[in-house]
Amino acid sequence: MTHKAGFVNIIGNPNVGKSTLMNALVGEKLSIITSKAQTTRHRILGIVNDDDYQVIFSDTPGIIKPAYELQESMMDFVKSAFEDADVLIYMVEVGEKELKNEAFFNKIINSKIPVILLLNKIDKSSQEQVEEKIAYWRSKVPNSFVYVISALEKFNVETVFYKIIELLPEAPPFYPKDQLTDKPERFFVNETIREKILQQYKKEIPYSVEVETESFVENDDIIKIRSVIMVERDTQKGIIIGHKGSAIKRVGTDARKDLQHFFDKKVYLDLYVKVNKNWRSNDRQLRRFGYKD
Ligand code: GDP
Ligand code: K
Ligand code: MG
Repeated sequence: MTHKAGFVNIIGNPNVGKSTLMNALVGEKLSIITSKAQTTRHRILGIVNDDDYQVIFSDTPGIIKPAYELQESMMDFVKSAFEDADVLIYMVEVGEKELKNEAFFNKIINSKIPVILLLNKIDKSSQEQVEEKIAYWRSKVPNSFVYVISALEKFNVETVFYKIIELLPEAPPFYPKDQLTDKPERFFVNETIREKILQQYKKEIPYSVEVETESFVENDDIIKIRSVIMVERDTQKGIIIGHKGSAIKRVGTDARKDLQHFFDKKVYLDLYVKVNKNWRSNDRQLRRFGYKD
């Protein structure tokens, strides 16, 4: 029996549904999802294993024009997604109007690797709108396989999955067959907490936050976790904590629920807040948080 394996990289503008799709394909919530742009900061691998194939998906941050150093690192993750792909998934959504980054778009059109173009969020569009968009994207990216999907409702996701398998090259597995991702447990803790912060706080706050898990101790019946929420300024610290600690308490409660589900175990989560001045523009800090080599 032949074995197929390869890297399938998902790219596209912010908020089109890349992380939702990867989670649907992998069947686990590896990537956090919110309605805000720049929810995904890293490149995250999600691996699907079977006897005769291994698909290594990678979710990436949305394509943006970098305004500060953290965002530059985020775009390096997107660039690297072009380099090792065996199949490229370019995701757009029905309501999307213009191409925000011509350079990336030209790379897709001129790509030598197979491109699957996914038109997402058809659950909230009319038939006419969808048909018009299919025609538009077919002419814009003639070298691609076009599918309409709803990542949220998992419509057509399986069809796309089998197309991916068809396009994969013959190769032995790259990772052990029981591996689901390349990121350690602490990464998922940090991301889950960051998702709750993105959901709860307004404006600049979520973008100024980084989460670091200082301790992760797993026993037979419970996982004890201690994480620090890092902000850039004192005023932000107060906002994160909220009146009598009410805001941070809610973050903790919501994150703990998700983590218990993710690890399938009881979780004790201890959160605190620390000021780490201008970490987003500091090389050493960006390396420490895994945004740079
Ligand atoms: P990303 O920034 O490209 O990773 O997008 P996300 O996966 O974080 O999704 C952005 C927003 O779009 C979230 O609120 C999702 O729930 C929503 N979303 C994703 N896929 C769909 C879809 O198929 N239909 C609808 N209606 N919403 C979706
Ligand atoms: K998002
Ligand atoms: Mg995302």
